[in-house]
Amino acid sequence: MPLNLILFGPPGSGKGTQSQQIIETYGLVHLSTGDMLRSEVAAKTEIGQKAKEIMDAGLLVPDSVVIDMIEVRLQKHSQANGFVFDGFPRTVVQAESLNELLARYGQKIKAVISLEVSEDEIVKRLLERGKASGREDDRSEPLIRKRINEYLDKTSVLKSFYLKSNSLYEVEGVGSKEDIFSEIQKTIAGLESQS
Ligand code: B4P
Repeated sequence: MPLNLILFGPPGSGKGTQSQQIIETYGLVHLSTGDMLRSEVAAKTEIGQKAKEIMDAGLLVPDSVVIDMIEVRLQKHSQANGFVFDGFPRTVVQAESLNELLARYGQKIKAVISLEVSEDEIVKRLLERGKASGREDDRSEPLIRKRINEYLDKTSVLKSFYLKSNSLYEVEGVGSKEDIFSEIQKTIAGLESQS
């Protein structure tokens, strides 16, 4: 069964950072809806033009947009060893759709790895990233706090969603990137020994 993982956590919790390590180590396909949306914005597509305004306001783009983007990639990589979903799902509708999409291929989510980081640490990290990245959404503290509120309002509920299927694993997200990755590796090793 493919190793399908969700990297879960608030903005700036290290999802993108840790995803990179995971895909390199385990040979998985990285699906980051944030990266996909930023590519659409850069290419000035119709989706990108609509998404830019929403992203710059610190809000979530409509479910249908991100679900369609994921569906296309799942089809394209149907033979993959597994996926790392990064920043997706962010709502219950997205989570239910992901289960349905994977079921079409006889697959499911193996684990949801939740990176635990405090709000103050997130704000510090994202303001730091904003200095170099040019990302509009990382430039102002009120905007970062708005993204955190979106997370608390619409995304954090997914923890109980995945607890119900016993697939949620919490990992301390503060510390060196290497130490955090090593905790994630232990979690994955535990999954492999179960199957
Ligand atoms: P994302 O691209 O997912 O943005 P993010 O949550 O801010 O990034 P990420 O969490 O990956 O950053 P990381 O922690 O790795 O989304 C951007 C926007 O797109 C959203 O606000 C929304 O509008 C839209 N969107 C995306 N997906 C969507 C969906 N499914 N539905 C609706 N809308 C969607 O990195 C943060 C910083 O911390 C980096 O600078 C990194 O170097 C640093 N860092 C990482 N680990 C660290 C550590 N251990 N110690 C210190 N610093 C660390």
